[in-house]
Amino acid sequence: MLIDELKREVDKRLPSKRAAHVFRVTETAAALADLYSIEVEKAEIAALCHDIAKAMDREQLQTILEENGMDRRYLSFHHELWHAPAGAIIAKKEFGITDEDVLHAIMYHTTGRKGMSDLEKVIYIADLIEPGRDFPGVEDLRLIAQISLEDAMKASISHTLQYLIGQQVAIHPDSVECYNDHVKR
Ligand code: DGI
Ligand code: FE
Ligand code: FE
Repeated sequence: MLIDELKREVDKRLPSKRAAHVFRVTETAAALADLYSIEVEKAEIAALCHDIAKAMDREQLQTILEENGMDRRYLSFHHELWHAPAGAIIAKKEFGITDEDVLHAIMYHTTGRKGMSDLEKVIYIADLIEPGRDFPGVEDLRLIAQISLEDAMKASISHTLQYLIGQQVAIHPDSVECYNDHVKR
């Protein structure tokens, strides 16, 4: 599917505020991809799809995950996490995206994981630092992202884990493994 067709799907499937976030993530991801010599078109496709399932309700998300044999562990965590694997399923089945790296970037954009590719890191970071985000520390993350993809990913996953602990919510094993992977390097 072409970039323009994906943009129309975003407008069709998401409320305007969420679509605007997706378009800002796409711009941010394209700039980071360019900076770190990653294929810009792949970054744009992954970014356009990353939140494509965000407007679906819990029942719809659960059905998609169950029907596609997704890791059942997801369903024991907060439903906020479900849109990421559901988005990867929609990208593959409805948009015909076959590139595994792009599908992984969508699938792991919320938790991260151990052994992320550069494209996966770009999407994770772009989601967190797009210009619409405003939280204490975001300016530092934006600066680090201009210097080192590795350091930006380490700082980003550390930020997310601290936030989640502050909220006293359960942390998905992929998030923990992502953190450990990045602080060990
Ligand atoms: O979809 P977005 O709002 O653009 O951002 P996102 O998909 O990165 O994150 C959605 C939410 O998921 C965000 O509030 C942080 C939360 N989250 C990320 N990792 C975990 C998590 N929530 C829980 N409970 N556990 C996690 O490991
Ligand atoms: Fe998301
Ligand atoms: Fe997002």
